[in-house]
Amino acid sequence: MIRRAVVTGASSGIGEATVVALRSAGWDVVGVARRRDRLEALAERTGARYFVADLTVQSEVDALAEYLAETGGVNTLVNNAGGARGLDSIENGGVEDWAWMYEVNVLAVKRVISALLPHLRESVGDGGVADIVTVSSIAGHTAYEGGGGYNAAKFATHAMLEVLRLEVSGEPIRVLEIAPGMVYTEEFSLNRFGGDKERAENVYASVPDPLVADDVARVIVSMLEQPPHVSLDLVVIKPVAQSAPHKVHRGALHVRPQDHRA
Ligand code: NJP
Repeated sequence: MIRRAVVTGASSGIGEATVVALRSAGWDVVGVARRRDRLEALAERTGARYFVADLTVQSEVDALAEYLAETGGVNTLVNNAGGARGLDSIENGGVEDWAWMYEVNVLAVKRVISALLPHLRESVGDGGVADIVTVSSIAGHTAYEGGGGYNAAKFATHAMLEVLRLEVSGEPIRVLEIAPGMVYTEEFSLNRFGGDKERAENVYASVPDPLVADDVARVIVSMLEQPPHVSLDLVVIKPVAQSAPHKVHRGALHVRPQDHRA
């Protein structure tokens, strides 16, 4: 059975780290994103292949599927491309930001799943499984003020995966979701706040050890490398300092004296 994964959003953050981790574990990997220069550098560094595509464009997703079929097939899809825009209230949030978040976190994931499922099925040998692992968010499970558009999109991602798992029931296909909390990546918050570096840095200010991309990547590899009959349907991964999207401890962690405990 082949061990070839396609990782979307491979040009930065969690996607890039996942390509590195999978390559280190001996997988063949195809990284996908829009920025060719970053994919090229990653390919050079890791020996991964890459494919440039905007996943919100159907013809580019179709071209990706064709490329994968022609170059050895694929048995693992890591849907990681996605992101947030804005932290505005529902009343004031921009509809364009909401539309972008729905496009990239929901419709692009649906497009890629539709295009690749036939190829994933083809790759399954006797006793094997094909995998679809999707990076959602704790924002897809818990609402928070200002999260409206991102919550709506990631809740939709989660709902889609729940439906998919029912629809492939009986097939050797695992539908896996990893829902991260705060991950200190280079671009996520910068994009969320329209390039405002100070606001982006404030998200992580004084948070003791926020997750980094490698933490999520390591867990993704572990989900994929479980024995074929084990399906880690939903893995939630947060820094210890984050109890919920909206409850983050800042400053050092310490054991609370008895008279200050809840
Ligand atoms: O994000 P970032 P992270 N077509 O911005 C690509 C979720 N998450 O690694 O196209 C194709 O570094 C873009 O590449 P490019 C989050 O929602 C994160 O932090 O070249 N690709 C880039 O490689 C997301 O689903 C946190 O610009 C497109 C990648 O997507 C995933 O984790 C917390 C594309 C985004 O990389 C990765 O996040 C959480 C398109 N149209 C969930 N549009 C967190 N970081 O705190 C974008 O709960 N990309």
